[in-house]
Amino acid sequence: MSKTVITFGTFDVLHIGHLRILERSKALGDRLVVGVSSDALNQSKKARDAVFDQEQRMQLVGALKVVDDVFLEESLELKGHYITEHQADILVMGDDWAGKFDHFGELCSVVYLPRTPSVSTTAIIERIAAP
Ligand code: C2G
Repeated sequence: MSKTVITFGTFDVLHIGHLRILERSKALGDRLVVGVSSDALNQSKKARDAVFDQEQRMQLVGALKVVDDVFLEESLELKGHYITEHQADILVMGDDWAGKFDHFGELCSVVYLPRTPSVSTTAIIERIAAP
């Protein structure tokens, strides 16, 4: 019985922290589907616009060997719908979200994985921007 894992993110300026959580997510099942935040959703939840637009972010995530399918995440409130639509057995998120999605425990297993320390899109942008 194949097991589907689902996870969500902006995945802007794709970096090793993103890759590591996607690899660890895939290792929990047989199929990994990833909801990539739309530009509109990103604007509503983050202080700054994504550097790469939603099409590029979906293409970059979709090209990774461990990712079997990508879709656009239009709203944080639609997580239950996405979990059902993709028949996910496991929801994985970084532990910066710990506890926030426990209520989806009725639909699927919920797993929070440790974030990769000392790497973030914001830090990368600041490093590039610094003179
Ligand atoms: N992540 C990580 N280590 C880092 C940075 C990010 O493990 N150093 C993980 C986050 O915990 C998240 C995923 O990579 O699970 C994507 O991170 P972001 O692109 O920052 O996504 P986020 O803002 O958490 O949006 O529906 C939820 C949102 O779409 C998630």
